[in-house]
Amino acid sequence: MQNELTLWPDNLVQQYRDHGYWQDKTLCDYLFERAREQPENLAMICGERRYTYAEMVDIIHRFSAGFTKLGLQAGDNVVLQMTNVAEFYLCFFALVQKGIRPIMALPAHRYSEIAYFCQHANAKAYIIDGTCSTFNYQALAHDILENNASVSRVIVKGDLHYTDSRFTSLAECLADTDVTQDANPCDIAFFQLSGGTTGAPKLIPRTHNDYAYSVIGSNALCDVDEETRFLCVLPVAHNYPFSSPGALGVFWAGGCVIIGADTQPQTAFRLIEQHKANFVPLVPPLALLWMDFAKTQPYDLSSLKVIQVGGAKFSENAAKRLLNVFNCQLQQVFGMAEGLVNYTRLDDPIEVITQTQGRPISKLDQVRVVNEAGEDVAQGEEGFLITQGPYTIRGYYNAPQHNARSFTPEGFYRTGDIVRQTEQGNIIVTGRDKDQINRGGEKIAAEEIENQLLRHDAVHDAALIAIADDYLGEHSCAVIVMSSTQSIRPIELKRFLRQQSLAEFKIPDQIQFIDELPKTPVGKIDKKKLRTLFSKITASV
Ligand code: AMP
Ligand code: DBH
Repeated sequence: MQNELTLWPDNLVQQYRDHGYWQDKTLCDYLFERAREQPENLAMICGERRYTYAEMVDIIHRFSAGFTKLGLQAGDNVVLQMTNVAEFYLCFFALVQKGIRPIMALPAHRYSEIAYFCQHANAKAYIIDGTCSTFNYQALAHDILENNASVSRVIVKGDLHYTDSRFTSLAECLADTDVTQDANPCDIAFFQLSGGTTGAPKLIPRTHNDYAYSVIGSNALCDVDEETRFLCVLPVAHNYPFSSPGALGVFWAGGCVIIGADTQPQTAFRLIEQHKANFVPLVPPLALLWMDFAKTQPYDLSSLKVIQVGGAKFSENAAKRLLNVFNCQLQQVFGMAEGLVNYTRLDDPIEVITQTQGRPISKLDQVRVVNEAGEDVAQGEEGFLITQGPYTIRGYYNAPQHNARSFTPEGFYRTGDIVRQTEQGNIIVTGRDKDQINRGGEKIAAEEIENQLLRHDAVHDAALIAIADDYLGEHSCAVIVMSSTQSIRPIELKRFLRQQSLAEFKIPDQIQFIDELPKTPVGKIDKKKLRTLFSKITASV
């Protein structure tokens, strides 16, 4: 286990235990306890389907037995890729109960990302939604099985399209019940994914102890309780709607999770009215869309108490407008799948809520704002945010070289965010020092797309940059130096990228051509210059 999980130093572990933050319980324990206390309460609504806590836990135990029957066991890694359906949570807990570790793929991920997860984590199985009408995950799974030796099982929600004996329907996994847990609270419970700056997304190992604390801590400051009716329209597997406080927080507090199949305001507003949803996490572009639609829509949204906005910077103007449009509280959330999560508090003054991204969950979160030399800047000055704490990882999974860059020698995670801190300790995100595009909360590692572009014969050089965008906050622009022998049109390049089977949100929104990429004095591509150059062009079209 040593090389899998870089551990917290003993003195910090002691501190986290002494404060009662690490409770040595599994992620399942919190749910099972709730289910024993209030078995008949409604836990989940998914379309026409409703699950009480007792029903939910019963299915989890049966899936646990079924997965074991298929040969999966503690320590195995499994890619879990579901759309927004109840089965996502049911499979998650069933796997975790047996110490099998889900890798939380997003529905947008395609062959390129899924194959990487399988190889990097030696995944034994791949669980998918075979009923999705917008993408054929069974065909993707078939390709994965053909090309990835470690994967010997595909588990499908819905009817099987393949007669291949390695395909099993999830319904068949409803075996006899198994209530025993094979999970140790100090071990990796599952893997979150990072947007990253290089190559494919990095695997983030989250232990029961650290993750549970982030959820329990979030619940306390988000006022989550059994009255909470949480609408999840963001991808269910994403760290933010999963844990900040997310569906996990709601399940553990005995509330109800309403699963929204899409992000359209029409669909979401109908669900809010119908189920009296009172808590909803959003990313900035969705918040803008909902605000526009709210002016003319016919639904009763009076049940809403809290709208969270996070994943990317929410402007002060938009924050003020949101408070005018919706008669409820706004909570800004600045978090990362690697750990640290900041919230504005529900009773903060309005300026804090509209102008800052909040402060950490825990008093044991160490947040430092440092300069290039790693020294703390003066209070209120801008600098690089680095952090360590009771729920921030000490290293990515099996990535020693990457870890050497992403963590300081003392073990602080270099977030790559440029921030300043107010006197009260609230964080204001002012920029970014990582080669990433934050497309309305969806992160794109520039290098990954540049490498893909360079595979095309007509591309001599390529740089992916972020361009300011009124709606998304940022969109991506690929700046291309064409080869001297071959030319290509933007549409052909996009088609080429799509053929590489990448998640759609990674396909550049804009493609521009240039004779030569400008360089900084040390010879790196000068992306700042490119941004200035192409922002002007974008503004003038
Ligand atoms: P990841 O590491 O892929 O989970 O992405 C986390 C990153 O998203 C953070 O390091 C920030 O760059 C960005 N982020 C998340 N929430 C916010 C927010 N409220 N404001 C600005 N940036 C955010
Ligand atoms: O962007 C994120 O990754 C994020 C945002 C808000 C996150 O992981 C979180 C809260 O937990």
